[in-house]
Amino acid sequence: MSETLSWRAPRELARWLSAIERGDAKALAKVRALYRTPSPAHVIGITGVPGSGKSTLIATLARALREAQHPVAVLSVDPSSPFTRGAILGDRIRMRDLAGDPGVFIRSLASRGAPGGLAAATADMVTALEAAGFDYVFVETVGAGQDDVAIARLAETVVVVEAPGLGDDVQAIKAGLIEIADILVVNKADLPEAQRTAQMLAAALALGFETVGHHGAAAMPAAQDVQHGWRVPVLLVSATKGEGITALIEALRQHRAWLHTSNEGLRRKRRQAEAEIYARLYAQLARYVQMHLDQAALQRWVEACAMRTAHPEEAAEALLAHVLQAIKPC
Ligand SMILES: Nc1nc2c(ncn2[C@@H]2O[C@H](COP(=O)(O)OP(=O)(O)OP(=O)(O)O)[C@@H](O)[C@H]2O)c(=O)[nH]1
Ligand SMILES: [Mg+2]
Repeated sequence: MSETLSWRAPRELARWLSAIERGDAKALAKVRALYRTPSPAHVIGITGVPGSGKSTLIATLARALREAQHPVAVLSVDPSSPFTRGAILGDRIRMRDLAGDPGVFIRSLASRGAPGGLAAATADMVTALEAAGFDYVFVETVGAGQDDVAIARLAETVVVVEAPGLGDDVQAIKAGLIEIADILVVNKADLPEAQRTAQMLAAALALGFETVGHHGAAAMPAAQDVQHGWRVPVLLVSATKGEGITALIEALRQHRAWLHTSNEGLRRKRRQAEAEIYARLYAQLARYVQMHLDQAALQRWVEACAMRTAHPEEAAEALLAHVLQAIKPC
């Protein structure tokens, strides 16, 4: 593999990403080196309930950003995404605009089976895409729990996509997604109920769901928010018709500018770094446990706990003591 990563060489880039995904030592060493050189890419998390139009929205955004000459990368952490099936849109005709353009790079990865969903590999792949010179890196996850929390660990700006007519009135509230949103998009604005959905979301934000852009921070009253922080905008967009896209791109730009001019940008980076370190620490510990677990002892403990002659906590303590003993010399 060539040493340089560039969006202009998509095949080479794809090979690097595969190497990162399978944990190849050379690729991981490269990522560590690349991480130390900050890149100007804007990393944007796009999340929302299934079917809200995340993939369609990203494709439309990508098209608009390409028109302005920006190279765009998309990481889709969603096994059911249309990206996975090789189509950017349900509408394959639109897709042809993007196909064959190295300035739009699309990659899917299955989160299924990865502990914690959006795994370390995703973060490392984002680092590689940043280094490859993309101006925008979009990460799509389905708003269903774990992955969204992880996306807040990764993205500079989190966009939560909501849409009318998906069964519930405002599902983002129910799913707790609002708390991680920097920008709320009500997609499918071409549908009649969109206005009402937007009003309900705006009302929910005004009632105190609004945050100061802190991922997972306690809710703040809206008035305070206007003074000290970022006011989460609710934007009506139609991804299929391309309406509201310019305003969304402007909101992305403004959010980034706010991060840079306020202390929040740095605070967020610290929170993200700490969360990332913890995630990797736990993953390393889990690997040690798997590697050094005394299987015979485990079976004995299983029997004992099943017969209730021992408590599972005792078993865990004893097994861990053995694992720690085994890794001590390293
Ligand atoms: N009317 C209308 N339909 C849209 C719009 N955007 C997306 N859709 C449709 O909504 C459906 C879901 O779109 P996707 O882009 O696959 O949604 P998603 O959020 O990526 O879905 P998952 O990845 O499965 O969670 C598709 O049938 C789209 O054509 C829009 O602006 N208006
Ligand atoms: Mg999708």
